[in-house]
Amino acid sequence: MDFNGSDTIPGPRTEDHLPHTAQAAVKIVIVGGFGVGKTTMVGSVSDIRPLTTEETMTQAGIGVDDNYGSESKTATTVAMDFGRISVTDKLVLYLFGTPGQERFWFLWNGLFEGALGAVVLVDTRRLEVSFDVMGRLEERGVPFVVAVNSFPDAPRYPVEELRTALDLTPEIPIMECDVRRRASSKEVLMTLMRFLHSIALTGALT
Ligand SMILES: Nc1nc2c(ncn2[C@@H]2O[C@H](COP(=O)(O)OP(=O)(O)OP(=O)(O)O)[C@@H](O)[C@H]2O)c(=O)[nH]1
Ligand SMILES: [Mg+2]
Repeated sequence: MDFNGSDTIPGPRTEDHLPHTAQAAVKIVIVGGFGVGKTTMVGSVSDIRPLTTEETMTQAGIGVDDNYGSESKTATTVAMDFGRISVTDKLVLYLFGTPGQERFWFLWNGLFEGALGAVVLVDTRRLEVSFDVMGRLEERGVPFVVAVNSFPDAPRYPVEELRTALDLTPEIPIMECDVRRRASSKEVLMTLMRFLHSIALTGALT
């Protein structure tokens, strides 16, 4: 599959219309705990100006809102993020980012509806959140890949150690990424598409 585009998208995004060559559209969800970078990923990779539903975090949220490791964060997603990317001439992905704060997790079921696959974003400072997130995807039968968003002060582990820690089976792709970089976010999505393709082929053979 072929990518075009660069790491940054200068100026206004002009690709608001679907490419006339587009033949298939797939819904993908970007999921993970609070402040792990979901909104940042949808924003960095989207061809269109992303839709966000971020609200300012205020003093009123102290003791209610989680803020571990993201003390400088001032906004949080309260409903969803939405973006779109053409990964090939023919294939378009619709991206839905979930809210990370647990008090909004009830919205996830609706967002998972019709999703072909998911990206689980992980912060190594808070691995425990990932279990709940992956459990919910497993319950809904949504296949996923795991992308570790490498925050500078987060501990680094070899991928295979993380696989063990997260109790991931060997076929589930796991990779490091920097969600602020378009190319890195795109690579995560392409890994997910390759994984979904391999599942479809395996399913066809059994
Ligand atoms: N240093 C660094 N900062 C990052 C990285 N990814 C995201 N950030 C910053 O971390 C903060 C959290 O990012 P968001 O994209 O809002 O996280 P989120 O998962 O959407 O958060 P919620 O919607 O509140 O759950 C933002 O201020 C980002 O700029 C990264 O890879 N490195
Ligand atoms: Mg968000």
